[in-house]
Amino acid sequence: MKIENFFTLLSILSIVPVTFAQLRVGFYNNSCPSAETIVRNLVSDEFKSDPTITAALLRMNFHDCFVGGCDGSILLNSTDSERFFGPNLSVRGFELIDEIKTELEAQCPSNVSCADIMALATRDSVVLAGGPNYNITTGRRDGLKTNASGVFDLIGPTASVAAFLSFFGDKTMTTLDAVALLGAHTVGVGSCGLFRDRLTNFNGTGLPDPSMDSDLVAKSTPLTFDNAFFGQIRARRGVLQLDQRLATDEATSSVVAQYAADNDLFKRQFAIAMVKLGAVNVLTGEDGEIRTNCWEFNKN
Ligand code: HEM
Ligand SMILES: *[C@@H]1O[C@H](CO)[C@@H](O)[C@H](O)[C@H]1NC(C)=O
Ligand SMILES: *[C@@H]1O[C@H](CO)[C@@H](O)[C@H](O)[C@H]1NC(C)=O
Ligand SMILES: *[C@@H]1O[C@H](CO)[C@@H](O)[C@H](O)[C@H]1NC(C)=O
Ligand SMILES: *[C@@H]1O[C@H](CO)[C@@H](O)[C@H](O)[C@H]1NC(C)=O
Ligand SMILES: *[C@@H]1O[C@H](CO)[C@@H](O)[C@H](O)[C@H]1NC(C)=O
Ligand SMILES: *[C@@H]1O[C@H](CO)[C@@H](O)[C@H](O)[C@H]1NC(C)=O
Ligand SMILES: CC(=O)N[C@H]1CO[C@H](CO)[C@@H](O)[C@@H]1O
Repeated sequence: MKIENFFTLLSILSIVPVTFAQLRVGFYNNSCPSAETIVRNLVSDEFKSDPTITAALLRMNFHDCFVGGCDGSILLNSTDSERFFGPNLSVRGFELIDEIKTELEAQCPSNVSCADIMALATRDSVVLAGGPNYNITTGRRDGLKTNASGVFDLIGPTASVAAFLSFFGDKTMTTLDAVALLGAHTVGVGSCGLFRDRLTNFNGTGLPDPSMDSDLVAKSTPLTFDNAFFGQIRARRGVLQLDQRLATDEATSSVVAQYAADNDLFKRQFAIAMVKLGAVNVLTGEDGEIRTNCWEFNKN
């Protein structure tokens, strides 16, 4: 291309309205410079009294992003909200998001989205639990709808590995990403009632699931974010059937082995996957809104 043509092209591009506003690291550098610090401090205070907040925020983030997109819709508390439907039992942490929002509204009103608060708070809680630090992009806008029926599209804990990889693949996740994300179960699921049938009445047999280690008892939820999950599933101590299958399915077993052997590798890939998770179907630019309260749409 001739240099003149190149500049003509540039000037045409610059007058075309920007319809592809993107997430960026440090979106609030100018509009709310203290935003990330405020989030980090409040998450840190919460973590001191309740270290299970890491598990809560990770799960909340996943459910928000995989139902419609990372638009903060799971935070809405109208009776038709995603929050009250489907596999929602342990989605929690709403009070912390509301508390952070209140502080941010006092400092920089109407500038920091609830969807970004969720992404930042999750990252900070992962760091506090010993997980990877990562620069999470911001600039998400809050959604103008909530779709309760979308919740039922989430695949369940008895899904096959193939269904799991396909479901995550639809959201741009590679096998490396998808398996790393399930590593989040290292800080969760241990206290859940959903696997009780695997212990006592697997598949209606009245017996435990034969693929489960017989010494496994419901333990308290681990609080450290590391690759322990992968060692657990390799030792047949997976709580959810899907988790357990990752260790043996030929599509995932070698990745599981690598993560089990290398905590740093797992943490690096988890960080990459969390940035991808946080970008699923986001609203940016002029789309959506910046909510004043995370639990309700703005009243106009
Ligand atoms: C399709 C894939 C997934 C399935 C089937 C699944 C399933 C489940 C189930 C059944 C529970 C227990 C819920 C309860 O205690 O009531 C759970 C908890 C949890 N999940 Fe997942 N999950 C999936 C993916 C993810 C992802 C991608 C993340 C995060 C990156 C995640 C993070 C968590 C966490 C942290 C908990 C514990 C929550 C708490 O203790 O409050 N899960 N998951
Ligand atoms: C915000 O500041 C950080 C740190 O200096 C920088 O890496 C990032 O690119 C900045 N982002 C924007 C959108 O200005
Ligand atoms: C939604 O949450 C807010 C803040 O906690 C609370 O004041 C309000 O009563 C809740 N609304 C509903 C319908 O539960
Ligand atoms: C979960 O959803 C059910 C309906 O499917 C609802 O009755 C229940 O209140 C919800 N639980 C939470 C914690 O939101
Ligand atoms: C985040 O970005 C900043 C500025 O670009 C950089 O100095 C820092 O090392 C990055 N942090 C991580 C954990 O990647
Ligand atoms: C809500 O979710 C269902 C199930 O995925 C989907 O068929 C429907 O198109 C969604 N509705 C809206 C308004 O996004
Ligand atoms: C569960 O039981 C059904 C019918 O008895 C059987 O066909 C199926 O293979 C069993 N599933 C597993 C995972 O064992
Ligand atoms: C500094 C900055 O960007 N402030 C913005 C905060 O939000 C209000 C309302 O949307 C804008 O008018 C300000 O420009």
